[in-house]
Amino acid sequence: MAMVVKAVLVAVVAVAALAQLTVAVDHQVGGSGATWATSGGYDSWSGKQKFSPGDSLVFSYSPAHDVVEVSKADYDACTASKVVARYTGGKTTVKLTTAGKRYFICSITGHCDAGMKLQVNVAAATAAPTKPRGQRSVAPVAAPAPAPEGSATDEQLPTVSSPTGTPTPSSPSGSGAASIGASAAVALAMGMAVALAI
Ligand SMILES: [Cu+2]
Repeated sequence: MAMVVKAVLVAVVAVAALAQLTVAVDHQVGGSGATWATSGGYDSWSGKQKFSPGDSLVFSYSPAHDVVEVSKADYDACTASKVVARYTGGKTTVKLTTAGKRYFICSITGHCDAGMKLQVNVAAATAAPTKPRGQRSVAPVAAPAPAPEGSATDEQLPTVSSPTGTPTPSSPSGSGAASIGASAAVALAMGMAVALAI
């Protein structure tokens, strides 16, 4: 009974550890409790974060500001000539769906220059290695070499036609079965010992 409980616990811990690897993270922009404001410092914050596809950016800000996703050129120049998306209202969540770099500024005049700019680098997921599609490697299938007729099977047959030899009471197959049974018992005993040790 206790062994069953332990086994269930081990399974639960293993599943939880696997789930931990793929959980999506909401990143409060600037850090926990921080706001999107002219105080700046967002790139030094984002440089220390690990962004993965599926994560989100959470902007908390005064409605006097906005959040504008822009190109790298606009980010560098603090302009919003090519707006990817514009968000207002004081609370914005932007999902980071794919790997790559994303750029955000506040489009209010002077705010980006004052430090309201953020770039994030979303790292590619490492869990699933990508396989090239449509490319199937054709491994040469080695045909089994034709055995010479009769030679192999004849050697495997026990020779019982020896006129001088006395037939032994224990057949080879009998001793083989006995040794398999012994090793199975050892394996079972070791398995039980491991289960009890957990
Ligand atoms: Cu602003």
